[in-house]
Amino acid sequence: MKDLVGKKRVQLNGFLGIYLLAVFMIWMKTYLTQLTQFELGVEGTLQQILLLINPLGSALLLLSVAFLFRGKRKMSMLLLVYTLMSFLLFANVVYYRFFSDFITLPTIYQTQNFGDLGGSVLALFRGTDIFYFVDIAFLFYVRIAKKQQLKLVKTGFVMPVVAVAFALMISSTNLYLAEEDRPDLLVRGFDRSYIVKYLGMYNYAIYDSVKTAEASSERALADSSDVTEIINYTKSNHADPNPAYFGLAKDMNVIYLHLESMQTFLIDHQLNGQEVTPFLNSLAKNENTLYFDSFYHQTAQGKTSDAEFMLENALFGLPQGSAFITKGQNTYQAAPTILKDYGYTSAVFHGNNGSFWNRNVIYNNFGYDEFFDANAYDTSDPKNMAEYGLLDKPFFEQSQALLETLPQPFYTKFITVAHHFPYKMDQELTTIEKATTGDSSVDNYFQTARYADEAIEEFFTYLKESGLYDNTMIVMYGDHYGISDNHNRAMEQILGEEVTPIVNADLQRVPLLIYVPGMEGGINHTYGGQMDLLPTVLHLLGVETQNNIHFGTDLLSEDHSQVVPFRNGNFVSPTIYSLDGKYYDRQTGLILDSSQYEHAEKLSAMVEEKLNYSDKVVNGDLLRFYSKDGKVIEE
Ligand code: GP9
Ligand code: MN
Repeated sequence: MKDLVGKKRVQLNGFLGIYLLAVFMIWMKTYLTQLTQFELGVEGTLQQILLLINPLGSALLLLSVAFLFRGKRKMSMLLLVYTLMSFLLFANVVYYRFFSDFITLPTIYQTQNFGDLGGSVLALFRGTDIFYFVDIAFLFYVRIAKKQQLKLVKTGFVMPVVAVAFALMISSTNLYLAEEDRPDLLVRGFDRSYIVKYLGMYNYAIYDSVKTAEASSERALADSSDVTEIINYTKSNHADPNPAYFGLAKDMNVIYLHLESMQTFLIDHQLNGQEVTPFLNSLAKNENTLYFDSFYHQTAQGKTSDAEFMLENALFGLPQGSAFITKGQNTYQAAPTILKDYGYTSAVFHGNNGSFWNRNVIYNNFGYDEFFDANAYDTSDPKNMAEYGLLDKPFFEQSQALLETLPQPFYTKFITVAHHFPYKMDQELTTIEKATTGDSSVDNYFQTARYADEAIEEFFTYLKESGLYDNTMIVMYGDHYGISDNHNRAMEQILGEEVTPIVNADLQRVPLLIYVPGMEGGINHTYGGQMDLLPTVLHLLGVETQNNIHFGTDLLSEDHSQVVPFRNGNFVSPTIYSLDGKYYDRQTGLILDSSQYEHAEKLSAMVEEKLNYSDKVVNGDLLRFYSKDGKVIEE
């Protein structure tokens, strides 16, 4: 009897005890993190329970790998797995603070960008983050303290088997209950937060790896017959150009101004009695400018690159990572390629490294003739530099001479950087006070927006003086939100209203301004998104698009679709908003009553279909089977 008790004590003091302790620690750490650090929209008891149990199965299972090793190695393995899990969790916490999203494998390839991020990443760390590592240090301590004991201990065969069986039982019950609550969870997984909510951080990581592998095998399996189905879809969803606008900018130059992090709420917004963006505000009222005030960004993890990807191709960015990086070598029929046939030269201007977002590779495949990156600019004066390259004022100034080297008509894009998270700016350069919410990203946001506004005004002055203003169409668009929904508390102070789901969705509006010499301007309330820009611009240039594989429609067309899909399957429209599994009446802000439910479901299915078709084109690299004049290329 005595012996038995003694033996048991040795076991629990030994490796098994440490294993169970580690399971318990990582379980609790993960649960508390999931509960407090992410906005998962957990509702009801079942979802609460799932959130609690989902890390347990993973912890038991993943840490049990240690049992496969002998002696000291057991403990080393346990420590290794534990540390990796902790890092995965912590990395997601930091990532989430800015992106309100989870890391996917393809975003890890984007780390080539992170070198340039420096300050932005540092701004995301907090002093309390040390708590994510205390438990790891403790386990290391245990390892050292119990070194002798651990050498001798044998765990036997039974306990590991019991642990694994128990883990599998928990995980499968978890999956079963999750599927009950959210049918097709794994099939329709546009929204990563659902996977984390139902299955937990670690299962999400596994799910994401499988998805990534699937996407990369899709290209190998695709062939020319896949294109036919896509063309049928795009042709039947095509919106014919509006004759009142078609060709209004024919043969004119095109200048895109990519307005970093500019959101629509800034237009006409007053801070302490002052306009934040007086120049953009004046443009919104310009007689030759159309200002779209219900225009949404549709970007996801690719941020800036997603915005560019959409406006050059009218294809959606990918659900995971940035297509600029993972699909840089695909065949595209982007705007520069299309316009080459109409005699256009094309160029991008950007005062940052050319490799950022893999631009130097993908721009070639978009058909750009020139890419003026940081090498083309004088970046020697540190005072002129922002986190991501040359500040907007010197950038536009130095761009003038480069622009003048281009034969006309040209198609160009200028990518600004000064108004970028964390919106820090040398106070000598600012001309408006910070806001005073106490949230530094929000408070700084207005100063860099004002600076960008002034830089645009200076560029317009040049365009007017050089005469380009009279034969150039100028398209200005915000690329994505600058203030993520993690800052909604501070935003409530700024807006003076509660940030409800509807208000939050409307904060995803970005300004779109299209100036065409001689065109009748005005404020346009049409719902649309970045996917719609390319067909709109091509039609204004007098270029037909019915043979193009585009998934957006001309904003000025009578047949334009006002259902604006977001990358996670949510959508907005003039009547219904679909947000995180709920349908809202746009006018009342209330959950939709059952009479309209069927209609909403239909729209939702349409959105899903559109996203899926677009993903097929990008993942399958299907444009290699399609000529730009609309013929299927047989292999
Ligand atoms: C840098 C830039 C920023 O070159 O365009 O990209 P973002 O971080 O906004 O996606
Ligand atoms: Mn950006």
